[in-house]
Amino acid sequence: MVAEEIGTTLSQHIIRTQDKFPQASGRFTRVFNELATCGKIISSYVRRAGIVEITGKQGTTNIQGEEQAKLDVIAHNIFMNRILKTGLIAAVSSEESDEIIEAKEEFSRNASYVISTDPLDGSSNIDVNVSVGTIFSLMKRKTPIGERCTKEDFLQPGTAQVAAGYILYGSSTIFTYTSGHGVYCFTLDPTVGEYILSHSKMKIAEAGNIYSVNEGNRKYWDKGDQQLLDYFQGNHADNDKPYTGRYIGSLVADFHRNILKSGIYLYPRATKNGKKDSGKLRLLYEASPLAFIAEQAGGLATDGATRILDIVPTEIHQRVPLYIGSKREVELAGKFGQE
Ligand code: AHM
Ligand code: MG
Repeated sequence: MVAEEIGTTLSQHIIRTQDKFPQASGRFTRVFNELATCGKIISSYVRRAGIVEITGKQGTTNIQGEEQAKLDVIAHNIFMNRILKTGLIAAVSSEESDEIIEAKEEFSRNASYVISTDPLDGSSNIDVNVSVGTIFSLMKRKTPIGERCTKEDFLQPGTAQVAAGYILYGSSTIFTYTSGHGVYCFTLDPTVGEYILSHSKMKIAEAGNIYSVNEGNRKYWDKGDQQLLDYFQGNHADNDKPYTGRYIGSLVADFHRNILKSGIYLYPRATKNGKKDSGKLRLLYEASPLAFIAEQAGGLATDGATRILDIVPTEIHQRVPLYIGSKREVELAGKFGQE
């Protein structure tokens, strides 16, 4: 980071770079401020998990007979309450809702964008004090402004994203985003309540030595994925030792680590009871936004054969196999996949 960037806040950064957001001249500042605030509120819940009752299953009641809300539901509600009132976002598609959720008429008159989000990814990790994250993806709507939004507004390939990002609730809370002009990461300084620029123009190394995957699923994978794992665990001409295995089981946390330390995260498709699935992760609000960030950081993301950003979705909750991270390892996964 150059000296003049030190101490830059997220809001300052957005204001300074807003002319780079296509066709939105200034209005993104409001959306990003709301996203940032959502992150602060969710972060405050996460930090108090165990004290406040957010770790139970939704539908269960506490000792006073009050219904407990799981944090992913709380995060979803926080997101909806803030984002749908910005006047710029016409509708949101969330992992926590089967259908898209539209802004009220008073907030959608001039709303030309939609957001797909996983408000709290990896939420099962909350119960055991492990990092979780929020993921978001911003696109221009396809239907005319003023009309009702439809699924079609969301069913656009990742290349149509205007901005994407994640908030990671880890040892610190960080906000990482791209608007197609590099990747910027801000760390929430709790003493001042602001996100401060901590990584400018993030880059992932072209080749890495970390693989990140749930190896317990190995027996369900295609042969190529099994061979890829064998490769990672064998010796290599370039460093004469196996790759390092690291799996948090929280996509945002695994992805963030791999950007900083390089390597690949993969969630292959599986065959169970003779039926091949399409992987676990969702295209619109997990794979696609992180693929946008990975590519902006110099990395790559595919479903094993096709670039994630080129996939045209057919369903808002569509799943895809995901291979994401350093170019060399993601390309390698593609080669093994063809065998
Ligand atoms: P979720 O959206 O239900 O939280 O599932 C997504 C999470 C990812 O964060 C993580 O990488 C993956 O599921 C872990 O899955 P598994 O437990 O099968 O390894
Ligand atoms: Mg998720």
